Amino acid sequence: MQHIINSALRRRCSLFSKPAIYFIMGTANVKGKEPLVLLEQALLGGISLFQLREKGPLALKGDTLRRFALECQKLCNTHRVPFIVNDDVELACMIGADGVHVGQEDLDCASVRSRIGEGKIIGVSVHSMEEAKIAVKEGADYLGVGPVYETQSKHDAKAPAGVNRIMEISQLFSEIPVVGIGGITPDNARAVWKAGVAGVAVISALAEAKDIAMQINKFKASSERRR
Ligand code: 3NM
Repeated sequence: MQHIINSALRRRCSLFSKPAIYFIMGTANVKGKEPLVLLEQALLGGISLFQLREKGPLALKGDTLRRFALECQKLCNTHRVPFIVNDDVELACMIGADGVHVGQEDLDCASVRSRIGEGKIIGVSVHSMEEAKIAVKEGADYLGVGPVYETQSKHDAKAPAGVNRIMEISQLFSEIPVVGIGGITPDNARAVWKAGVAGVAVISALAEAKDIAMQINKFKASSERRR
C-alpha cells in the first residue's frame, strides 16, 4: 500500500512542481493551423502538460487517430512534457501515453486505474464538491474544475461557475492539484491562480493565439502575480 501512496505522491509533485500551463488540443481546435506545428510551438514555448482531446463530428478515428496521437506523443517526449489522452483509455494503453483524462460521462477513475496501471497519471473533470470527493477517493492525480468562465470549446459545458468552487475544492483537498478550465485567458487567469489552482488548462486562448509562445509567457506572468 505504502508504495502505491508514494508513487501517487511522486506523480503529483513532479507534474505540478511549478504553476502548470496545461495545453489541450484536438484537430477541431486549430482553426486552419497545422496541429503538429502548433503543438511544437506550444512545447517550445514552455507548456507543462499536453492533452490530446479529439472530439467533434470530424474527429480523427481508428488508425488515423492512432498515428496522429503517436506524432503528438513523439513531440511531447522530445520536450519531456507529459502526454495525456482524453477519454480514450484504449488508445492511451495502446501507445503507452503518460496518462488519461476522464470526464463524468467517461469511464470512472477506478476502472481507468485498473486498466492503465499505477505509474500513469489520471485526471478527472469535476463540476461539484460531490464529484470531487468521488474522484479523490478513487485515486485521481489531479482534478480539472470548470468551466470557470464562458467557453466556446465544449458544446455541452455547464454554466460558468467562477472561481469559488475551485477555492472550496482546492482548500478541502490541498494534497490534490486542482486545475482550472474553461474560458481562461491571460487577462482573467489571475483570479484563477489566486483561487488556489496548481495549473490552468486552456484550449482556445492558446490554440488561437497569434503568437503562442508570447501567450504562454503571459500565462506564466499571470501566475507570478497570483499572491
Ligand atoms: N472542459 P477553452 S470546459 C474541455 O468545464 C473543457 O469541464 C470543461 O476550452 C469543463 O479554454 C472545457 O477554449 C473547454 O475555454 C475549455
